[in-house]
Amino acid sequence: MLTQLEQIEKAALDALKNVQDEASLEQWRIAHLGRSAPLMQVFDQLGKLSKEERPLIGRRANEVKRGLDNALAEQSEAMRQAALARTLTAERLDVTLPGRPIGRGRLHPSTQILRQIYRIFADMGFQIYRSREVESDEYNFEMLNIPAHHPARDMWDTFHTTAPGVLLRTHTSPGQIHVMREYYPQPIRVILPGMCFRYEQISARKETQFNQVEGLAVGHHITFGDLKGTLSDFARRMFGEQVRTRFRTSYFPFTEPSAEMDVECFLCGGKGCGVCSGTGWLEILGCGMVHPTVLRNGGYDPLKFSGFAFGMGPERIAMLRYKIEDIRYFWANDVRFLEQF
Ligand code: FA5
Repeated sequence: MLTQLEQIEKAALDALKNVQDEASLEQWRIAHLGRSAPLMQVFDQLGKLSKEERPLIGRRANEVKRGLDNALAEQSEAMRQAALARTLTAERLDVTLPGRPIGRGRLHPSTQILRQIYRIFADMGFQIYRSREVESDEYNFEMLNIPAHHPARDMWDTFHTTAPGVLLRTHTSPGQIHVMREYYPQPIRVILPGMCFRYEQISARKETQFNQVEGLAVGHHITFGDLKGTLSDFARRMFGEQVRTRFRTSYFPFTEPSAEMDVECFLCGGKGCGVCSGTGWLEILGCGMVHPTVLRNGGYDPLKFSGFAFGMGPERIAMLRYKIEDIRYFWANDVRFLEQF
């Protein structure tokens, strides 16, 4: 039986040399250490042996079992280490490699200009008031002294919705009425930024959607001088001390008198070029003294109150500041354009 044990041990250890993976190692365990393994049969027969033989064979059988258990544990650990080494070589991590750059977002040029405008007017004591983009015909036109069939409606090509009397605001001016009705009878000094929509022929200077910043000041002794002073100061803070501006008389149904403010053309420096249509000037805003009818619609008595209002285009201002020749770049989502700001 001792010889049999030697053979069992030798056969098991020889077989272990051919074991290459976890699955065959498990098969080996079942074959050589499992319930029906030859070694286990030796243990089963111990009871039948004589008193003299039993301790001798029993000790040897236990030695063989311990030896095989150890060989199994060693082989298992060796295979685990080999697998780890394989993974480390295959999935090598070079910690000295420079990292992949993370694309950083940046603010859209319109947002940047809007924030500058907010800062300038905040310094002058103006608050920001947000008004709705979907408006009623009443607020967008009627309350602003533009009744139905008034020829001035042609100045604003309008996107109408399927709901009667509901449209996308063509300018931020309807916000004037909302502010006045909310603030009456207090004096007002607000700016109203936001998106406007017009059904226009798109060109280098005209988009169907664009931002406007409306301004409104209402109080007891507000004059056209205050309007000119405020807007001239704005232009100096926005474009620099040297900037040249001019006011031209104009017409808006909701202001009287009305004007437009031009800034010297950034491209030709005032000589006249394609961008400024040869005039040397670029219009950036419309303005005027709030019409008595509009004051009354807002709840303010025009005999006791006066006010000025203006509406400017931040994209046009951004074009001047950054020398952008075409307004269509703003909403074309071309990152090559956007990355420059
Ligand atoms: C108005 O919209 C008036 N509501 C402005 C106003 C407010 C006048 C208060 C008096 C008192 P206008 O249509 O000119 O006016 O537009 C004002 C500014 O918005 C323009 O000077 C221009 O900078 C910008 N703007 C107008 N239309 C477009 C367009 N299609 N694309 C880009 N910017 C535009």
